[in-house]
Amino acid sequence: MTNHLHDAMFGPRSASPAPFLLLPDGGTLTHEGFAELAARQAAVLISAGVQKGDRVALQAAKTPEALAVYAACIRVGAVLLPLNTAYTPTELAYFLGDAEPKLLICDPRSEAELAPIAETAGAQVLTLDSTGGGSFSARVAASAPHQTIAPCAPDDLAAILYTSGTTGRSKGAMLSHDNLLSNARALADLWQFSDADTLIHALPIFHTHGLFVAINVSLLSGAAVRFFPKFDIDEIIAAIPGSTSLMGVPTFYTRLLDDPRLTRDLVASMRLFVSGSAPLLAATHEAFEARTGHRILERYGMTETNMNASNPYEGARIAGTVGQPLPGVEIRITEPGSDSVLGQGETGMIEVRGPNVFQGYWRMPEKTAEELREDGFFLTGDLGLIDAAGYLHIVGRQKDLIIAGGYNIYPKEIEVLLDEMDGVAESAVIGVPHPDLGEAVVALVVAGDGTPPEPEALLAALSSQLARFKHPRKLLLVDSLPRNTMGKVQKNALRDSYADCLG
Ligand code: MCA
Ligand code: AMP
Repeated sequence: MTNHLHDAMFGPRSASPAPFLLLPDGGTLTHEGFAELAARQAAVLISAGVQKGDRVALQAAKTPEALAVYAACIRVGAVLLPLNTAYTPTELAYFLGDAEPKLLICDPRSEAELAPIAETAGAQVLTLDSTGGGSFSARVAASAPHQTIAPCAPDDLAAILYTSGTTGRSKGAMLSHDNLLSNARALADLWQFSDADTLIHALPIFHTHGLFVAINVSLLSGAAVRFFPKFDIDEIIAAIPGSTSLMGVPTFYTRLLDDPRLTRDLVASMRLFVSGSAPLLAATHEAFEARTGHRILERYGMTETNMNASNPYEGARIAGTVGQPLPGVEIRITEPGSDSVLGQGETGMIEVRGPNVFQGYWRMPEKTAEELREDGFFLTGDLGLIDAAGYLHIVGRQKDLIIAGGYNIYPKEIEVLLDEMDGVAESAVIGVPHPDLGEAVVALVVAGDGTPPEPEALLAALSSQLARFKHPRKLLLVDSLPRNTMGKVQKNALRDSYADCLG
């Protein structure tokens, strides 16, 4: 039997001396070198008892070694569980407890704090630091490459990515080999990637955008990847000449536009700028075209579905739309709360079906049944319409979600914590417009009886539990929260009232 993802994506270039990762220090990792690293890592996974179907959790800085863990997992048939480096130990305890990985690979600085959490979840701990060192790497260096590739079918799991839920509990989206491969094939083809490309990669590698969209497309097409640990405007500006493509969240583009060095001349070698993960303002699209002559290609995806729709490579890229369904993907609009399909131009729930759609939520069959219909359509929670030209417009969200700088923040997760704090009667967390991040988190708190709580104390209490990007930029005490006749807090009214509260 073959290994569906490995054989199509990692295998074909595993003996190639062509560059894969171009590193900030001027170094290069070839495809062959990457495959050899992954094979050594696979030996370590196996010696740690990782078998087919076992989860491997990874919370580590963005390095070639961290990226190779993805390839190593696929080689041994393990399921990668990539975790945001900003997550706190409290957040990690939930993910590890839920996913029960065999192994946690984490930064050595977190080892002491995470070891007991990992032990409770039944996971061994090895470390990987931001220079590629650590106990994991020491074992890798001492291991011979494990050349056997585990057989894996198209429906076998490749990764579990946690995505927060409207109830506040994160859900593990189970992604199969074919979910990833089919989507990467569609994107590489549509966006015309080839081994003549050099992609600037400044996204994190613990989310779909940076890990699957950018890396899988590059692996399939043989594109070289300029691999940066994070988005740094000076490094990106310096990398643009000689590169051909960039994938980013809208914040990348607003930051580039804020920089006078972004000119037509600077981008002379570039053929494609892709944006996704959050809405790109039409104004940003237009300003970018006016400055560079390039129309940013906006596409739409989700952790559960990979990419669903894209503006075309050839043809009209329409600002404010996310384009047409990818080949092989069906998109329909339904009346929210029912399965009645709406007509062209009517706004409703965006539903998606295709080989890209995930296998369900890890150990949450009821949640899966709520969002994934028996006929294979997934309810995205996004509201939209399809126009006469077949382009999808996202016009809002049914789910209560904030997207800041491309990171998703579910208000419920913060509200649940605030509501439990001393002196708090209730709270509402909203997103308000933010020039850099698109949206920023604001918390509105109604005090209970007795001494009102100090906003600073509430924020400090949140900070020990939640990743930094989820922290409210402002917390305000209010007398009451506006409610509709059903008693539901009217977040739209709050968003309007507090739109300018960050000043
Ligand atoms: C950093 N901070 C943030 C964010 N990023 N706060 C809220 N939201 C954020 N996204 C905090 C930092 O901890 C820091 O806190 C302060 O804000 C300033 O940080 P700064 O240096 O300005 O930020 P940065 O390090 O430059 O990061 C901004 C960023 C980054 C480049 C936009 O957040 C980023 O790379 N975002 C991409 C996320 C992504 O890949 N999303 C794809 C998800 P302090 O006050 O302590 O200094 S996949 C997805 O959505 C679907 C599937 C799809 O369609 O792609
Ligand atoms: P997640 O799966 O958690 O990474 O986030 C997916 C969500 O991001 C989608 O359901 C949308 O709400 C949002 N999203 C992704 N791409 C776009 C886009 N191009 N425009 C607007 N929203 C987007």
